[in-house]
Amino acid sequence: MSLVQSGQTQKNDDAEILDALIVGAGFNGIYQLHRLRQEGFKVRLFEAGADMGGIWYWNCYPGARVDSHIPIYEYSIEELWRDWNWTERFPAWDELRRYFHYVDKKLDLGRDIRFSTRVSAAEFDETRNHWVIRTTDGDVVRARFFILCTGFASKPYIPNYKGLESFTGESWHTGLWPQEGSSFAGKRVGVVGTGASGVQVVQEASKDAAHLTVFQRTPILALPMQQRKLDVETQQRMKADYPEIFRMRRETFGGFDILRDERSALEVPPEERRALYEKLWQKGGFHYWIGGFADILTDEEANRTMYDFWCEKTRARIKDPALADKLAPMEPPHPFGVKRPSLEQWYYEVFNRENVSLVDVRETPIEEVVPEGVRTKDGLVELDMLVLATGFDAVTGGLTQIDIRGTDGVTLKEKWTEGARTYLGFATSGFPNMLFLYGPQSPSGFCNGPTCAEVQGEWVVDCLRYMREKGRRRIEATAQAEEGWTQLLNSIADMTLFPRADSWYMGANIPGKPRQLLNFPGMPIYMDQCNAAASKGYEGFVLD
Ligand code: N01
Repeated sequence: MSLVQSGQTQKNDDAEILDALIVGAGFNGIYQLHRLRQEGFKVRLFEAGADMGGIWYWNCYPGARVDSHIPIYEYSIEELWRDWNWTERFPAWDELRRYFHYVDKKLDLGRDIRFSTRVSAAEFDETRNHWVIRTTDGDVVRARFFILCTGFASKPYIPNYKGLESFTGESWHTGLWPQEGSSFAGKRVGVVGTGASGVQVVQEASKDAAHLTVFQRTPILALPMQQRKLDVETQQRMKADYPEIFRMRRETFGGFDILRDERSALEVPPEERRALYEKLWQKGGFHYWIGGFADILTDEEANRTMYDFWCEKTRARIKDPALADKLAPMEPPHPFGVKRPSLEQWYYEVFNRENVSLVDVRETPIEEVVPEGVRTKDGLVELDMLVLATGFDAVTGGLTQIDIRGTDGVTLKEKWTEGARTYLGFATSGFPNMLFLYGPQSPSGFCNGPTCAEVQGEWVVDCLRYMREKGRRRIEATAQAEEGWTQLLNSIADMTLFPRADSWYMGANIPGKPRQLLNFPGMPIYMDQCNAAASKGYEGFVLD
């Protein structure tokens, strides 16, 4: 697909230096490529996968589908949405891939993308103010700007189970699913993990696995997706509202077209509160999460009203009361919504089936993996397929897994040993001309990918244009600005209930990872801060 051949950008003379090298062909990277090219920059994109899509390339397990409803989860570029129609309100991975191919064709992107090319290392050349970037296949490229669009979930987390390598059946992490596919039919399947990926795999596997064993550590507080088929006529009508929806997603907390009720849950009479919860529940998707009252994520008592409604609705779907206690306990495992809820379609009914069993690994831990399956405290669970839906070294892992060295020779991974530190969630001191999108201390996990790609993306495009117009060659966040941003985010975290859950939002899903709120809650406030800094000549940065 790529027309940039291996070695083509290797020479050292200035004429061969790119304006920017982008890493990653998901929503963010593709947007950067398109916009920077439009602005006349010489830019290339390297992608580790063999195709576009980012997360939708790697996560191609049966049932993988997006949790942001249409048209939130697409670019707002009219040239694109006018002629594109989806088949479902929450599209699956394969339809999302088709969308990327459509975008590629419309915007003619492929000629500047090199696939199957993993960036492994980069160092800043201080004398020339550019990055020297290396790939695993030995190529070297030079670029003034190094723009990382590696996504929030590009480094899978695989628990360190004793004997994992000895398993003789199929074993897949959801984020490294085989591109040729693999079916559950007739197999004894074990799924470890009940996050969003686990829920989706479990739903699919329950249909035709000979037996499905779900290994749960913490119950997911999953919400009804309310999936619907979409026809072309309906979408043509919906398109009249698209410009307004796209405007709205820039101005709301999570980049959706959903407004919250600005009252406290506690100041509303119980019957009125319940009526709102019922309405949000019927709307489906994330309405119940982000369309509720203003203090749901900050006040425990308010939060409990949402948990209790969720619990009542969910328990009604599970026949066995003992299983209901495991899947939807009367006492919350953590406040509602501070660990990302998943969207489900028939997840809770799965556990009413004869061919499905649940293992609570807090009570019955996995002791080891053996050739025939998984040995728990209670004995052997024989398996033909072991699915690890165990998540990702989220938000930071995609960046720190690259050996990136800044001006003092320290790697990004070393710099962030005690926790990620950035300025505006775009840059970090000691690493000039390096900008990351959808990264730590930006809205990332709290905001859907396409919205962030455009809103954050335009800030980056403006920055590069400004540098060119002013004849500047180097931009670097100051340590002081970075300290201020990190303190701001930590103080916001302390005002919320987010620290009360062991989630990937807090970096708490990875053993040994520093605990910190990795995402900035609230897109509009975030962008106000970023735009204010830009309008003051990039305050908090040193330009040279
Ligand atoms: O990962 P997760 P994910 N033993 O980290 C469990 C997006 N996404 O891939 O909760 C046993 O959420 C872990 O248990 P616990 C979405 O933003 C979106 O599912 O830590 N269990 C948890 O249950 C999502 O939030 C979609 O106690 C272990 C699970 O593994 C994000 O990606 C689809 C364990 C990991 O859940 C990540 O979701 C998929 C161990 N040693 C993903 N280690 C859409 O719908 C971990 N677990 C768009």
